[in-house]
Order: sequence, then C-alpha cells, then structure tokens
Amino acid sequence: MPLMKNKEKDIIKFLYNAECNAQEIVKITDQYPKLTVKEAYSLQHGLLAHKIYENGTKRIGIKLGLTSKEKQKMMGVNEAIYGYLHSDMIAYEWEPIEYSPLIHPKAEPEIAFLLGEDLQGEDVTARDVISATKYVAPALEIIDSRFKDFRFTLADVIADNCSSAKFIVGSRWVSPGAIDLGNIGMVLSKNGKVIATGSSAAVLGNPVTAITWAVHQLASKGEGLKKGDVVLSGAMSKAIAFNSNDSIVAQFNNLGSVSLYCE
Ligand code: 0L1
Ligand code: MG
Repeated sequence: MPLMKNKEKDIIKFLYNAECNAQEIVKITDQYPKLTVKEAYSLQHGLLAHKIYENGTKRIGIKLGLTSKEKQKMMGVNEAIYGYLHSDMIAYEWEPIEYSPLIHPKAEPEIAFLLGEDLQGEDVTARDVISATKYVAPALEIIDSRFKDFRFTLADVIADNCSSAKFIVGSRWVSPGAIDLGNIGMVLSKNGKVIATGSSAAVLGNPVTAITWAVHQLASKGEGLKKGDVVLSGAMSKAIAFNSNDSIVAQFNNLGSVSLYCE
C-alpha cells in the first residue's frame, strides 16, 4: 500500500528535526520496510518543500550520489541517486565549518559543474551537458546522514536527501572544454596526511555521464536544471570522517584545490 499523505508529513518532520537538532535517528525502513524508491524521492521532494517553507532556503542545484561502482556494490544497487542542493548548504573555504550543528560528518572530493544555461529533457546528451556548463570547479561535499551510524537502505538515503549537509566550491573555475573531465586525478589529505587518491573516472566513468543520467531522471518528473545551478557530480574517492580541529584538502590535476577547516 502506498504511503499515506499524513505518514509522509510525519516522516518529513522526523528527518527535518533530526537535521535541525543534529540528532541521529533510526532508519525510516525500520518502521516502513516496504518504502519504495519512488516514495523515497517523493519524501525527498517534500523535505525540500518543507525546508523552503520553514527557513526560506532555496533550491540551487543537485548532487549525485552512489556514482562509483564500489558504493553501488556496497548498497547492492546498479544505479546512482540524486538529491537537492539548498542555498543554506553553501560553505566557504575561508569560514570554519562548525562541528556542533552536524552529527557525524564526512567529506567527499567532487567536481562542481556551474551551469550557464538551463538543461532539461530526456534526450539531453553528454555534449549538451558540456555546452550548458559555464565552469567546472573543485569541490568538497560534506555528507552527514541523519541515520544512526551512517547505516541505511537505498530508500532511506534517498528520502534523507542523499545525506547532503554542506558543500564548498573552490576558487579556481575552469571552462569545461579546457580539461579532460573523465581523467582528473585527485589527492585527498587530512591534517597534512594523504588519506585517499582518486580520479574523476570513478564517477560513472566520467562526471558528464553522471550528470546526463541525472538530467534524464529529473526530466521523467517534469523537472530540470536551471542557469546558475550547481551540480555536484559525485565522489572521486571514499568519504572521510572529520572532527573539530581537522582540516581537509583535496588537490585536483588542472583544477587547483579546495579545503575546509572544522572548528
Ligand atoms: O554524496 C554521496 O555520495 C552520498 C550518497 C549517499 C550515501 C552516503 O551517505 O554515503
Ligand atoms: Mg557526494
């Protein structure tokens, strides 16, 4: 039986309050084991509407998740997922990230696509994605699942807006035609020590492929991306946990670096 509207509202408030109070919660599927992916995306959309209503945030783009084969295998799926980026998720390199409003944050190195044109339709191609992109830039996404111990099913994580919390876009913005987007190397360090290395090839072979997929998914729901939107295309390595007083730097070939400091 599909989720009743009043249950949907309760779940949205449950997720929203967990985020506002920085308190981990049990999985939604503990109570609703039959929650489908379609219902989960509807919850995610409802959560966005609730946040816009409650705190005036704005939708400013999307982020992709589960774009690497390893993560898909770990979750037992063979497709990526997407969530919404909101204006209150923007963080800056020069402003420390506060730990206290977060639950158990992790950082992921990603490539941000900054759109110069609208992009919508089930027939959008990789070439269309490149021509609609004004700049690509180095980025760090901070994920912070609201679920206890970062454990969830596919439906749970989709409903929780794919664990989104914050993101930082670095200051070097490059035209997408100027670099080989499918072959950008990256080194991730924590407190000066290399923790992981990765490549943009880990993002479904090429981040442009991942974004094309997401545009098709949005189109099937009558949605699209807008000029000015930011798209976080997916993690280039494993996510790393951080705490107060930690600093993280991701250095990308031909794309500079991006960093965060947590206070
Ligand atoms: O941005 C991401 O890749 C996160 C997707 C959700 C899975 C997770 O929280 O690890
Ligand atoms: Mg991510």
